[in-house]
Amino acid sequence: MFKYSFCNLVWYKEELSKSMDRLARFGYDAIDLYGEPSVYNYSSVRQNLKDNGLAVSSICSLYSAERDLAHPDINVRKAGLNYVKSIVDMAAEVGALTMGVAPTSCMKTAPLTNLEDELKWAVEGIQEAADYAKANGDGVKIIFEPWNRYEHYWLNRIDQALELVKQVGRDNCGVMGDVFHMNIEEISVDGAIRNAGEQLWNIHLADSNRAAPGTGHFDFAPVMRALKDINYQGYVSYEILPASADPFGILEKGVGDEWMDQYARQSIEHIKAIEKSLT
Ligand code: LER
Ligand code: MN
Repeated sequence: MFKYSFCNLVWYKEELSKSMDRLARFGYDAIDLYGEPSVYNYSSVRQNLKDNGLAVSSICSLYSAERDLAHPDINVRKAGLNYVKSIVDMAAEVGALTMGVAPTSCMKTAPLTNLEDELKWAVEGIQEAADYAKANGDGVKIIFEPWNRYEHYWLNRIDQALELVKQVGRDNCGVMGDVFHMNIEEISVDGAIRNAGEQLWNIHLADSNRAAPGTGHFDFAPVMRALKDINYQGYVSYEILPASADPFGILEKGVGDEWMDQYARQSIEHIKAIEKSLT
């Protein structure tokens, strides 16, 4: 049986107790918290988790342009590293199992200087982050999530994330998938999941339109089959977002009603029905 989680990024503006109450009502096991440490009061997060019987599956870190581990300006790289450390601290406070570390900021679609230097800075920053997480993260594991070509200029596929794990060379680093990105970039989404195997530590699901599974034309059955076949031990998490070239910017404006109860319920129902059909 899979464990289910949901990323609260789409409910950016909502009081956390309301989001958690919704997840508990629809049968979720965990929440994937968006990574903006300044918005959370950790003791009240812990109380809300307890009240709703939820765990924290992951921290969905937010890599804006000023949090770039691969930036040519050392001060921007330092700001990126300070941000990652604040996410490690957050993970320890709320008991998160995994946290995302992006080698460069989101929506950076070209290097600012030569690619080789940027990759080198990214690897160095991630190594420092991984060592900090080992010492301070209460067991939190770091995951690399490939994003599609409009959000990232080189980490676009699972095989590249696996290569990054090798380059970083730390045993607390693994990969995560997001089927919205994978649907755009992978030759085969279920093939990439099988390729990651036991190095796949988290996954985001959304339909082809990035809304709730069942609202678009993505076929989730091969994905769920592949997760079962690799004996996936992580959470099946949903990250759904409105159609926008800027996945974060739009959240400031708030989302329509269907993104709240309706899509939270539809997401888990659609995938649980597929899970049931797997023999
Ligand atoms: C984060 O999990 C993600 O998938 C990126 O697209 C950020 O928008
Ligand atoms: Mn994602």
